[in-house]
Amino acid sequence: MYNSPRNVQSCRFEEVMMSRRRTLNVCLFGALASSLFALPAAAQDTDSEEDVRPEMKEMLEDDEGSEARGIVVSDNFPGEDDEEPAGWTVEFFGYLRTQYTAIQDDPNLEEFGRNDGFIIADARFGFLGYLDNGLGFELEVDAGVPRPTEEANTAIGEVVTRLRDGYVFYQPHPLFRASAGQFKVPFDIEELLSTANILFVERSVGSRGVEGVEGPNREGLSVGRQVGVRIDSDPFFFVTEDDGPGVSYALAATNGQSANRSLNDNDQAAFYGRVNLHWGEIARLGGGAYYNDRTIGELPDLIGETQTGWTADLTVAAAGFSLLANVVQVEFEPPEEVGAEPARTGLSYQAQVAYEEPFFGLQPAYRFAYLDPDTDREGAEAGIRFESLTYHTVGLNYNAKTYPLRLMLNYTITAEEQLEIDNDRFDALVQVEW
Ligand SMILES: [Ca+2]
Ligand SMILES: [Ca+2]
Ligand SMILES: [Ca+2]
Repeated sequence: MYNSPRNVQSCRFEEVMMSRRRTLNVCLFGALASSLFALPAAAQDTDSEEDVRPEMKEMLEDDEGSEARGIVVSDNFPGEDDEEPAGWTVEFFGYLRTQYTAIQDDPNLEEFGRNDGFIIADARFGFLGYLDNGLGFELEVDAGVPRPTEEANTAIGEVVTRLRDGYVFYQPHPLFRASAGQFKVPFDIEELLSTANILFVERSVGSRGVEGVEGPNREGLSVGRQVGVRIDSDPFFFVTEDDGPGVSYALAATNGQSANRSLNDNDQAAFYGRVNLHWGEIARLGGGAYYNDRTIGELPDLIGETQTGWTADLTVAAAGFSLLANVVQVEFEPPEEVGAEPARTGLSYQAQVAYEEPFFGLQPAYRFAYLDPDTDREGAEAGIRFESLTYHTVGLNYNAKTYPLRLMLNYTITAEEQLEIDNDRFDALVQVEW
């Protein structure tokens, strides 16, 4: 599996608290290396080499073989006076993903597949900051977010900058981290994976749904970022420090609506929970559930809807092989007094497999993904709005061995239960991460 220092639910506490010095000097090596190699003039101007204290130089030399990326700015070395409180250690990280997408032109439906071309998929950068006492923050921004268009007959919107993660945390112990702000809610595994680490150009149809130019619009069943509070943990391993059986958990109470909204949609909080069973870094069996009383629409036509979801998943990564399988089910229930729209059950599942060969970093991959917006309505009764979709994606990735570079090629065959349309797609993507 493609390795990144910013993996989902990584041993961040360990990174932050237990191996502080290692993390720090590794990252400092990155910072020093980039200033020496990329900006030699600037490096000379700031005399950065001379500024490095002897103990730091030692550590830099120790860690030359490390895989760490990112740049760390640190004020964390104790001063001459040991009473002086330690300052912030701040990691700067991010990634840039540029995509090319071509979608088949359906001969009958002219609104789909006529926008083939280049997309700034993600222009992400962020900061992770922490103090010795467990207090920290994560701030992450994406400058490649399409703003939904308000014009009815065009799918082309402006690309804008939006906050992604923005939360304060306090982690006094590996088994307890409390966070407040905007974060990914602990629910489905595919959404919790960093975009820089997913095996395909786009997340699965069950997670992301179908967007405007790709086919009739469908909502996916994943839950993204929301604003609220969260308690979670690093994996706790029962036998050894980082191998064998382990467990981790996460609980959250949020506003229950998508990120970057100024207020709650109502007076109610939404509740999320997730538990993972781990086997070292090799396998993770997880499950989660949520409850959310939503209020949708605009005054005076507000509509209530109760959403109840559950998910289960398995991820395995060993000897170049990786596997991800998950299922998500969500009940959408209108209040009893509103009889217009019946309750429905949305279901999605998928299986992804990939193998990265050890010589060049080539990684063929395959994904089967299924989305049914309403499991109770089949065939003609489902209509176009609630028909099920089955997508097959084949991919070939190149994960460069010595650079944080990925190239990805995908072809997706799209099968619709009711309205068969020609909208198979080809995606190519280049990604750098730092
Ligand atoms: Ca096209
Ligand atoms: Ca709410
Ligand atoms: Ca199709």
